[in-house]
Amino acid sequence: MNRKWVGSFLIILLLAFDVWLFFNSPFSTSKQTLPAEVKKDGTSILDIGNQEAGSRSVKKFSLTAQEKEWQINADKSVSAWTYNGTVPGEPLRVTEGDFVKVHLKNELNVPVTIHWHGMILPNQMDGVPGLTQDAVQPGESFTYEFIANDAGTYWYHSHQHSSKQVDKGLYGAFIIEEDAPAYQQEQTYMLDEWAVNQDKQNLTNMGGMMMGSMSGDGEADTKQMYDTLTVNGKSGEAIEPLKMDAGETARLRFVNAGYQQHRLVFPEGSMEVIAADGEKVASEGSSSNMLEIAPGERIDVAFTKQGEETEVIGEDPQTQNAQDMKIPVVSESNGDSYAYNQLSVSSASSKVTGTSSGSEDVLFKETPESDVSYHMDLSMGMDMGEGMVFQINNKVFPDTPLIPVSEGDVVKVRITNSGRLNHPMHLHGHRFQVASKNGEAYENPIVKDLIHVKPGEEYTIYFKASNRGEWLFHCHDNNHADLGMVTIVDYQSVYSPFKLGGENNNQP
Ligand SMILES: [Cu+2]
Repeated sequence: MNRKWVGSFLIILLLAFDVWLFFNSPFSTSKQTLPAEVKKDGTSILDIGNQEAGSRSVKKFSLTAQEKEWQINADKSVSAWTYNGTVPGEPLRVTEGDFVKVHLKNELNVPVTIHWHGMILPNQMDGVPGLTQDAVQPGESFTYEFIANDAGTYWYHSHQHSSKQVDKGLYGAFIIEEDAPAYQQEQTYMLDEWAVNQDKQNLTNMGGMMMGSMSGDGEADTKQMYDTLTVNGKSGEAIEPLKMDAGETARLRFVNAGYQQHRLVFPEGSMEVIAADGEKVASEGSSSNMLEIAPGERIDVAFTKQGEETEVIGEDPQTQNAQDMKIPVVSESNGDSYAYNQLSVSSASSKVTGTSSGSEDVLFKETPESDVSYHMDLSMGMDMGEGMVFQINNKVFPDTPLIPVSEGDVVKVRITNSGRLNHPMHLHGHRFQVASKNGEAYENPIVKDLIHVKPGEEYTIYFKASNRGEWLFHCHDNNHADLGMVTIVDYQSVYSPFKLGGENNNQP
């Protein structure tokens, strides 16, 4: 056989495999029960941790989940699922210490919930269907109530069938302001990607899974499906310019609501990271000009406009569709003028990521003794019924081994990635301290709730089991979570009265 024949044969084999993958739906109803360990005696999570307003000031919001034709720019629109009719949903701003009440009304024809990403709150307010509540059915409502502790950048999103619902726009920013904000000006930017061209979606969905996992950059296997990048639901020329005077400094809060990592390039010397995942980082006067932000991650920067001319913060030009994601920075003194297509993103000289700077307040001054130690190995596998799956310790949720804890335990989790894709691992209801990477201890540890674990990497994290409940620990590439990469931090003294699947169709 000549080489051309071998090549054609391989391509046919690959396509056949993709077609097989495509028709073997990842959603299997045979596994919709929680592992036996969670169905134990003890206290129901509904009987612990309620918070009350007391003398706190109460901030009330109403969010309605509804379908909306969303205009991404002059040429592109999508049929989106929204909170209050916009993508992102209405930004919620409160002050540290406020008591927050959010009334969720569901006007979609599918069940939804709201998860308060990064918030330390009572378990029953965590918004995970089948674990902390029943999914909110079409036409029904649910009220979330909690204290807004710890100023910082958070976000909210549906946790029901998240791979689809967050993808369709059910997310928004949740900002807890300090009593006296340090910056006069601030902006929030939620980054996302969309499959606007549905034909392309269907075509590339089949090849994407294989191509993504074989391209070797660890990037999301579903990347090929998406053709449009957005900033606050808008793409390209439709992105709102940032107005600042020369020399002025603003706090910019970036939230990655999508499943791809983003690399934003800033003008040289203009940016310093000030917080990651809601935690202040120790000031280092960083001179990096590229910010790498993982799916689900939040990074806040102090950005100073260098001069009067229009500047740009934009996706690394090497990224596919980077031209969609440019934030013009204009000055009134310069007439606020710019031509979007001529905004040129500089090249990256050095990069800063969520784990680059140490936290101002650490959870543990020194590496603690652990009461519970768990090795979490992330891998990819094939399941004859489900196609490609994403595993924790070679198992797929809900068969993944749980992390059993008792209140007060110090929990150590060593995370390794033996697969070929990036996995941004997110823990609910707690913050953890990242103590070491690839066996080397951080001089200045960082406190986070999401750690981006790339192929071959190893991180050791510690957290204190100080918030009783049943808490998810999962990959925030929600497609991976959907295909199995989920486990539970399971407090032994409590149980969840809810069920996966069932009449409420709970799909965490
Ligand atoms: Cu993943």
